Amino acid sequence: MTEETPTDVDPDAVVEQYEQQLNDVLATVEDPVPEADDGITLELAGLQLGRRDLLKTGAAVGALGIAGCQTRSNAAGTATSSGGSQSHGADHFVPPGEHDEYYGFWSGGHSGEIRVMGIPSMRELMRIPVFNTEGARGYGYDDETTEMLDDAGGYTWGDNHHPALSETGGDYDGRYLFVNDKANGRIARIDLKYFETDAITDVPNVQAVHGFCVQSPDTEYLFGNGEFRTPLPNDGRDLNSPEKYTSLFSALDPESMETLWQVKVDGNLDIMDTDKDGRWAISSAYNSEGATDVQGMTHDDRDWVKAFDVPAIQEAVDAGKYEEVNGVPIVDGTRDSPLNKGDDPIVRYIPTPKSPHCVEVEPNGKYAMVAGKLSPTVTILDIEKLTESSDPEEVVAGRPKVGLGPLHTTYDGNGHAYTSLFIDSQVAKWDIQAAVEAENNSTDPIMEKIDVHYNPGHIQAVEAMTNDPDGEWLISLNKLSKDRFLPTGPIHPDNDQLIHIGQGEKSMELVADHPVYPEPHDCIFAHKDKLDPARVWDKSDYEGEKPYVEESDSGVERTGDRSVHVKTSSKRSEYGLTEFTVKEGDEVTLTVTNIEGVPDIVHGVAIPEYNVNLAIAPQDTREVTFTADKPGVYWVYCTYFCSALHLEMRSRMLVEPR
Ligand code: RUQ
Ligand code: CUA
Repeated sequence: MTEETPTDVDPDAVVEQYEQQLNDVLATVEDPVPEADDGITLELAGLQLGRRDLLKTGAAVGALGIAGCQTRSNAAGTATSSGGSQSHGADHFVPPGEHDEYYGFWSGGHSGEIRVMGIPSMRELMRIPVFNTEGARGYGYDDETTEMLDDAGGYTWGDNHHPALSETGGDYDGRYLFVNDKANGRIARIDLKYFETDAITDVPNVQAVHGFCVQSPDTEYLFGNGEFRTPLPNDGRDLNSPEKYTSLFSALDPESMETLWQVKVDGNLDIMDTDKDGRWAISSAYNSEGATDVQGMTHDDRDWVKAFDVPAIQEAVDAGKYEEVNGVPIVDGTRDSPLNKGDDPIVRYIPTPKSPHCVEVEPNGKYAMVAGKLSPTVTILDIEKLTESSDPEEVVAGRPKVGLGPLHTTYDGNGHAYTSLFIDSQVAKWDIQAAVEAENNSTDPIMEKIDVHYNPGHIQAVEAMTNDPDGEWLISLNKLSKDRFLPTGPIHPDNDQLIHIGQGEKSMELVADHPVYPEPHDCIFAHKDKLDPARVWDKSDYEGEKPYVEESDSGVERTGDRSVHVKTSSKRSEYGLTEFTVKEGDEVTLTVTNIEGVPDIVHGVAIPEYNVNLAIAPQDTREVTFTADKPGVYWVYCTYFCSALHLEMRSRMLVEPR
């Protein structure tokens, strides 16, 4: 073997050849449709990979998808309690190199992140840090994201529950994903061009923004529910007078992300949704008792669902009918408020059994479903009656008995509702029209139940929040996995289960178990055609905010007695500066641009012992500021495996003693 080893190979030429091949392949990555093999191959580790091998998508997926549906629809029976769902792994299998049909966005609970998954494969595609810091993406390490997190309160974690996609005309428009932070009362926006968090608002006057949604059909407002009742303002007054605590419904502007106004109400606020016409935001609630412990909070048989008349509230704000607390106009929406007297109260209080948890409006916008949680029923509210009638009792259109512990409801777009049953560990499918026509507490509208494992919270079907859901897939987000996976110590994963629902004409079928890291609450799915993420940064998007450092701009500029600005480009396999010198005690601002034009070549910047960690995607610039307080030599290295000479991609920071 040794005699065959070529001795006259120029390593630089080999590397150059590989990188040219890589460039050629990556340059065509944006084309989503496979073409006839175009002869471009990438030689690595002795393998010849054609472009087709790397980029299989399209027609083949469609054909397999249809075949999959046909085999899926053979489950027997339509109205049985099905404990024996079989797993058909192949049904949701997406072959290597092919794409999923849907993007799924999962909230990460108290991990503070969003997870992006492909549906139906359930493959994790990406994580988007939001309220957490994340080394792999340099989030919370560069100046920009650090400042954003600091300005939003400087908390180091968040508890994100309810992701929501921006809508235009009742459909996902692919611009933004929003999510709440229950822990620190914040709302964040993720730019879906770059899949990055671009704004976080710390909502004044509230603790625990729990219920959260965007306004349908056009996202003109974001709505967040303050779940915990507190004194207003919470500045040391009324400490032990719970009867004076209040909770607030907040409206934000999705563009400026400013808190526009708030409405104070009696009792807690929990989950909410809006109608499809831009008038009502409807919120579930518990603790109408105004208690501070669990016995007190669950004492009464009914709590008050609240329907907020958004245009009427906006009118009250415009007319100056508010008090201002911490810079936010607060409108009085309590039951005794003058604004709630007369025929057009700004908030309607609808008695509902018992500690109801969710509100989810069905795709036609006719009904809102309120799951009873401690009552085995779902209360159906007729939204049109809400508009016409000031008698809350008239608004209730039906109340099917779905099972124990109903929490959340989702839709297939064909007249069926699917409700998660936390206590029964089941999903109940029921017929909406039949439930409206049936007597209250009837089980007749229930078509079918399927066991899930175990204790589901949210469930979500694909495109379920649009006016025109797709059906096909439903995910049950189960809180407990118990014995379903290899044990991993005392903290178990949650279990997200994929259920095939077709168009609602067939039995539900459990297709896959999927362990998830703690602790998603909710998810939302958009068809892949509704998103158009950038493959590389468009530098005009940050022009004027931060520089674009060309190779020739690389250098060190002293900006003060104790401050320097270091600018460097980065590309395979070198930084624009192979070394730079600063003085002990200097405040160093390091600006790095990735000048690569091809997708998927990210460069990192790590400086040992200075907590510096940047991740810079092609055509992007990131900056970090730190104090060079320890004299010595510090290697600067690239953290992303970007080329054959990735390990050699280095610079040196020399910190001269003062
Ligand atoms: S919530 S299930 Cu925010 Cu219903 Cu968690
Ligand atoms: Cu650049 Cu590794």
